[in-house]
Amino acid sequence: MGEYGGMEMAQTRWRYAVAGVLTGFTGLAVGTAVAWLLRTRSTPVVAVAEGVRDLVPGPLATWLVHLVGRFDKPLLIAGVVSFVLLVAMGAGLLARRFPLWSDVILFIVAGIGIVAAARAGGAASAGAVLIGFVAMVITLRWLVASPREVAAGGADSRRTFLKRSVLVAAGGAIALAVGRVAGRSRRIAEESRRLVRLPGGRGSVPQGASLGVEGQPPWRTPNGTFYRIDTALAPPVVAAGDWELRIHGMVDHEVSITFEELLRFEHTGAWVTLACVSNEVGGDLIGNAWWSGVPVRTLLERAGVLDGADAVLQTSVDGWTCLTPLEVLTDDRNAMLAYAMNGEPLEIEHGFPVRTVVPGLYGYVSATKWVVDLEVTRFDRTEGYWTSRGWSARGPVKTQSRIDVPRSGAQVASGVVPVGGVAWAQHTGIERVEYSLDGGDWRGAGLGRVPNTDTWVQWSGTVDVEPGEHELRVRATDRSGYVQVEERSPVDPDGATGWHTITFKVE
Ligand SMILES: Nc1nc2c(c(=O)[nH]1)N[C@H]1C(S)=C(S)[C@@H](COP(=O)(O)O)O[C@H]1N2
Ligand SMILES: [Mo]
Repeated sequence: MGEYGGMEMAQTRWRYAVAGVLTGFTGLAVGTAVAWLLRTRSTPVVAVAEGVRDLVPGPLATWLVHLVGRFDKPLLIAGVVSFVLLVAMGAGLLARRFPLWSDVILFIVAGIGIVAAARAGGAASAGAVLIGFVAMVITLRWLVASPREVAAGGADSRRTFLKRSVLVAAGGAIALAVGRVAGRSRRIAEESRRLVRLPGGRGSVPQGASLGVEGQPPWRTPNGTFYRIDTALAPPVVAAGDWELRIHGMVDHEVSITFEELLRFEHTGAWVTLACVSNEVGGDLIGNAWWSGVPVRTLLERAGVLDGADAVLQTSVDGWTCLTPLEVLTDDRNAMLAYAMNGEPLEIEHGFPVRTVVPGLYGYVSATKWVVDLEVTRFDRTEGYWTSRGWSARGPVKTQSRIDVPRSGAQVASGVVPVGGVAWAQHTGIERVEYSLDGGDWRGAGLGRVPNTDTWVQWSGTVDVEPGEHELRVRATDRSGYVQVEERSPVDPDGATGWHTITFKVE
């Protein structure tokens, strides 16, 4: 009996070790796959390898590099992988009697990875390691659940353990393969984006548009900080050479256009402020950029729109749709199929290679990213993605204004304090902006000069304040004569209303 028990012990200990190694493999595979998918600057293993390389003191590093020559990087990587697998094996063995300690060990390894990844690749890389860590904890728990059944006399535990091990190994391999393939198409699109040469320029910010109030966001929103809203988990990747737009439906004849052909059309460029219907009062789901592309009108003319049509169903390569009034796509406004934002090819997240931009409409009914299909149709025949989920069929932008300076909750010195922000009424135009301190009279703000009615307008003013808590509110009047109402309505179903109101403290 004693003899037999000893053998059984050795056998289960062996399983714990295997469970540990598989756990390490899962963590590495999941972390790497996520990093590839997110196209982070560095995978977790490479990040740690770079960290080690940078931490090794100078002479030793030189010696190391001499020793291993140009193989230092693969060797370092192999070292990091072996280290993780070994430590994970240790964690697996510990799990037999001290399961909590094995989690702690895994967490320490992950911690090293998170620090190195954050340093080498930023938050997304660190996030990839964190997901890898979660995968490790779950995997180890699941695998050791079966040898523990042995101790409890479970009959089929050996089979269970084997089955689970195979599943875990296969799962890790599949994660790696999927991450690799998805990551590669992403790299191809990135490469294609780098090679694209576009007409159109980057647009220069018009004189007087920027009031220069300290702390105010710039009039031109840089691409890197432009808000992003879409339903895509990972942004679709389309190389410029693979892009094709189909125009069909109620047209004289179907048209297909490649990216190269699109560039040969006469191009247009315009300042347009894009806003999301989900932007709360005072929110930041809004941005202003110089867009270049081809007027939608030009392309629709080529197809020949038939009588009776009143809408265009736009479809993205990922299946997202929106229904846009035909009128706004064919009147004299700058509705365009844009291929550049602030003079740069669209970023993949913002719709590379081509997206739609329509001044005056919220994004959910007009601004299709990765657009590949325009079907000329009628409002009484179909609806778009968000409209079928309860949002309004028409989505004209509501006149709004926002206080940016001072920030809500800020502390400022007493005396004359600058105030400022933005107001917008795309394709209608801002006529007047007024602000009121502590419920007092409305006072007219100074306005920035804008090139057209399609962009936001900066406003500024001053208030003279005594120590204590103060409240500031703002309202805009547009060129149709509409004055923003105080009544708050939610963003659902067609955009928020209400005056942006903030409080701030004076010392
Ligand atoms: N393909 C696709 N296009 C889309 C969306 C989407 O989910 N999928 N969201 C729309 C919404 S709701 C908005 S507000 C804008 C946002 O564009 P941005 O991410 O470039 O700022 O894109 C629009 N275009
Ligand atoms: Mo949106």
